[in-house]
Formats: sequence, C-alpha cells, structure tokens
Amino acid sequence: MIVKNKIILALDVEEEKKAFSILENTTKYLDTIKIGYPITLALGPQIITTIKENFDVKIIADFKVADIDATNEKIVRNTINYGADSIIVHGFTGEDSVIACKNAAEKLGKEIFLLTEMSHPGAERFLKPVSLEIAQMGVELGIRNYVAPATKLDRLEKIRKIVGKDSFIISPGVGVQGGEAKETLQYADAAIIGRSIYNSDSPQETLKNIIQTII
Ligand code: NUP
Repeated sequence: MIVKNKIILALDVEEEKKAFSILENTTKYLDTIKIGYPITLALGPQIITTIKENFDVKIIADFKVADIDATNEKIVRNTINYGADSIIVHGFTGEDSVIACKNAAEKLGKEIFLLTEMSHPGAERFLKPVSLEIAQMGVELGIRNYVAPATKLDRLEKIRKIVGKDSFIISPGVGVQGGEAKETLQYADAAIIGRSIYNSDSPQETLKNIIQTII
C-alpha cells in the first residue's frame, strides 16, 4: 500500500456533514483514511460506499475483527463489498480466525492488516505478553500489513524487526495519545492520526503542520 504523505486520517466522527467537511479539507494532502465503529454505527455501513463515491481515498476499515473463522469470513466479505480497501483484524484469536480473514480478503483482491500490540495503557496487561508472538504468527501466515503502536516505540521497533522491512506497518497513537509522527515513522510506514486533526479548528492547517514536521 502506498500512503500519501505517510499520514492516515482516523475519521472517528459521527456526523456525515462533519465527515464530509473534514474530507473536503484534507484529501488534497492525504489519500488514505481509517474508519471504524464510531462512524459506521452512527451512519450505517453505507457510509463506506458514500465516501468512496465522493472522494478519491483508500479506506481501511478498523473493525478489529475477532471472532471464530466462519463469522470473520462474513465480516470481512461484507466490509469489502461496501467498498473498504482493507480491514484491521485482531491476532489474539489465533490462526484459524486470522486465516479466514486473510482468505476472505484475498478472494476479493484485498489484504488485511493484523493488529499486534495496541497503543493504550490497558494493552500492557493482556496484549503485551503476546503481541510479539502475534506478529510472528502474522509472518508465518504470510501477512504483509500490520498495526503497531506509536505510543510504545520500543515495541514498535521490536515488531518491525519481526515483520521485516518489506512489511507495511501503520501506527496509531500520534497526537492525543502522546506519540510523535517523526519518531513513529522511523519504524512505521504511516502514522494514523485522528483527534488531533478532526477536533482541531482547522483540520487542513493541522494536517499541513504535521506533514511539515516529517519531511
Ligand atoms: O492500538 C490501537 N490504537 C488506536 O488508537 C489500535 C487502533 N486501531 N487505534 C485506533 O486509532 C483508534 O480506535 C482510533 O481510531 C485511532 C487513533 O485515534 P486518535 O487517538 O489519534 O484520535
């Protein structure tokens, strides 16, 4: 995946008008967005199709898929059929669940992102002890795209070592959660940024300023 300016906008807003206004003001400088449960539950999954029809952006659906294989297959297939270009999948559910997602995506010509460690403090307790193993499992399964935290650079670095330089890592936690774009991009291919952009007075100016710090 190629991400313009190495920034992915996390569009966790709940109103269509606000979503459109932010996209109108930012899509000159970025070409990849991440949508998740907030916008999808507020506006319905058709919002994925609507955004694709109106903006030239790639959409990563952050649905953190974490069910049994048969259910995962249905979630991934439906998400891609709404127009998503990729979908984020949890790894802790194990091989069969992840393989079901990978196969469902590939059948439709798409790829999944495997979530390894998470960026929030609570991830220390249950996820941290297994996150490097999750990354290792991803490598064994031939997964090429990963999500790893911008708030824990030591872990991000370790995950990069495991998945190798040819894998693609996107990293959330820049801005409000405390991570920094330039540092994160030492190890990640793109930084995911939400609130710092969409809650700012001028999402466009904020995005331009962030881009200035990383070039
Ligand atoms: O570990 C993760 N941390 C995280 O923040 C995995 C994620 N998918 N996210 C998502 O990234 C989170 O749900 C939100 O959509 C985005 C970060 O947004 P913000 O903290 O920049 O507002």
